Amino acid sequence: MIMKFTILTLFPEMIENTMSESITGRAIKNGLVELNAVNIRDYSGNKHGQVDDYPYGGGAGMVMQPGPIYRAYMAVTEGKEKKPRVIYMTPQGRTFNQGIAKELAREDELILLCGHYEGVDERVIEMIVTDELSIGDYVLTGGELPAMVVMDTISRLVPGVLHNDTSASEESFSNNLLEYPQYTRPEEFMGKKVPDVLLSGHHANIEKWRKEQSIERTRLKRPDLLNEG
Ligand code: 4FD
Repeated sequence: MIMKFTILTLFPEMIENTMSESITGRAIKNGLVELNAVNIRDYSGNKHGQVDDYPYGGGAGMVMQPGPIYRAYMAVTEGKEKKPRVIYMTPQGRTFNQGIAKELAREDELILLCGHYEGVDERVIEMIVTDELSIGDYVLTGGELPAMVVMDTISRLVPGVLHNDTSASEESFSNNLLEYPQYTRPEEFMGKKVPDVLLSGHHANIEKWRKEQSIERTRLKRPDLLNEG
């Protein structure tokens, strides 16, 4: 099971440079995640590489033209029998969460469209976009950071990307509980001790303690999660 991400963007290097670090970078090297960052400007169709223009009706800023995005989309889907879902990153989208990530992780390819300037011409959105996602109620200069948030979240759900034995599906948000606190050496740090139970070697007690901590933390910090599906 591998996941292919195709990103339509004006800043492919921002995507490549960031995703090639850390765990996502290892997943790409190991062939578990495939990344194709496509520069929309390569499909401008004019010698100046222009991809944006003034908004009809007036107003501030520039709007990304439909042509370059449509041609980039046609190029990356050419000859494909099954057209992948196209996710447009926008503050107007459904708010992204772990449940949506799990659903999207079942696909074998996703196309992510990153807008810039004041947005994208509505017609090409109507023509190619299947899903609109937002990473939260704030506005960024571009869709690249949101697209990378979505890719990172989905990548770590691909089997083999995380090498730990407990599956990602058992952790925070999958069970609607926050993670229990973690400790490592030293046993005492500036007078603060690691909880005794974790040093006891009694695995049933450790499991019980961690579960209680998860529930109590969730009640204190994120009570909203306890009333969710
Ligand atoms: N909250 C998000 C997504 C994109 C973005 C953009 C229209 C602005 C925040 C289309 C307006 C794209 C988000 C780029 N800011 N900025 O997920």
